[in-house]
Amino acid sequence: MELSNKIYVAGHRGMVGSAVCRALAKQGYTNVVTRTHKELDLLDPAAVRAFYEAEKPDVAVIAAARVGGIGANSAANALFLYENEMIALNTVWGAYKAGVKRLLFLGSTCIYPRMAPQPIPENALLTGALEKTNEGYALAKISGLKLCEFLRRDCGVTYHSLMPTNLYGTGDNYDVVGGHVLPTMIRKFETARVNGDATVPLWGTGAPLREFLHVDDLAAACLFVLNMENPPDLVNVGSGREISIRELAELVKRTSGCEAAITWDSSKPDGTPRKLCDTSLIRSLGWAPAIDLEDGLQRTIAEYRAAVADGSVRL
Ligand code: GFB
Repeated sequence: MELSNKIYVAGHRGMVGSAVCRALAKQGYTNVVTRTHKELDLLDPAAVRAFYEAEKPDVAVIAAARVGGIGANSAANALFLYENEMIALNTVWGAYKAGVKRLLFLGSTCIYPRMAPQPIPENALLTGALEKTNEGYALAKISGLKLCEFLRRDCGVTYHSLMPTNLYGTGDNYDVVGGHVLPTMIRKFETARVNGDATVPLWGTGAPLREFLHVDDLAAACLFVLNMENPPDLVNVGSGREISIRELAELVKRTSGCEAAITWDSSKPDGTPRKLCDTSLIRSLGWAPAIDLEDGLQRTIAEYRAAVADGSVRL
C-alpha cells in the first residue's frame, strides 16, 4: 500500500475496525474513509454501490460485521447469517463493481469444521460440519472469503482474507449476555470485586480450549498482509497459545484482584471443544504476535476501569 492510498475501513467503530484505523494512523496513512451505520447501511446493496462509486477507494478493509459470543450467536443464527452475508456480499461485490483493486476481508476461525484437526490449518476449510452454535455466522464468513477468492481468480483483483482467532482488547463490547467470553469475564470479575460478591457465575464446564489474540496484534497482521504484493487467499491469525476456559477464568480473576468463587452453569453451552489455529503460514511470511495474554489482559482491565470511571463502556 502507498501512504497516499485512499483506504475504506468498513466497521471503523467496532473493536477490529477501530484498531485497524489506529494502526493505519500510526503508520502515517491519512487518507482513510469511513461511514457510520447511520450514514451507510451495509445491508443495502444500492447504497453500498453508490458509496463505492462516489468514493472510489484504492483499498477496502472489511471489518464490519454483526458479532457476538456464544449466547448471541446460538440465539440468533438466522440474523447472524443474514446480516453478515449481506454485509460480506455488498461490501466485496460493491468494491469489485466500482473498480477497487485491493480488498482485505476479515472473518473468524469459526469458519472451520467443529472437529477440524488441531491446530487448524487453512486447508481444513469445508472439510467437515460446522459448530452449530455459530453456524450462521460461519456460513456468511465462508461466503465472503469465497467471493474474494473467486473474484481474485476470475477477475484479477487482489481480494484476500484473514481469519483471526478469538479477539479481545481496546474497544471491546462488555455486554454480559451477548458478548464474548473474555470481556464478559472482565466485567463479571470486576463487578464482583467492586461489590464484594461471594461468587461469579460462568457458563458451561470450563473445559473448552480457546486461543486469544489482542486486537492490536490483529491490526498489525492486517497491515502486514496488505503490504504484501501477492498474499495468500486465506491466512489464519492467532497467538498460537491455547488456554482452557477454566484457566482463563483463574487468570482474569487473579489479574482483576477479585476474591469471589467461580461457579459453572453447565446448562449453558460449551460450544466447540477446541479452536486453536495453525499460524505457521503467517509466521513463515514474517509476522508474529507481540502482545502476550497476561500483558494484554492487564492493559484491557486498566482500559475497562477507565471506561467505567468515565461512563464510556461499550455494552
Ligand atoms: O467467547 P465465546 O462466547 O464464544 O465463549 P466461542 C467461549 C467459551 O467460554 C465457551 C465459555 O465455551 C463458553 O461456554 N464461557 C464461560 C462463557 N463463561 C462465559 C460467559 O460468561 N460468557 C460467554 N460468552 N462465554 C464465538 C462464536 O464462539 O467466538 C463467534 O460464537 C465467533 O461466532 C467468536 O467465532 C470468535 O469462542 O464459543
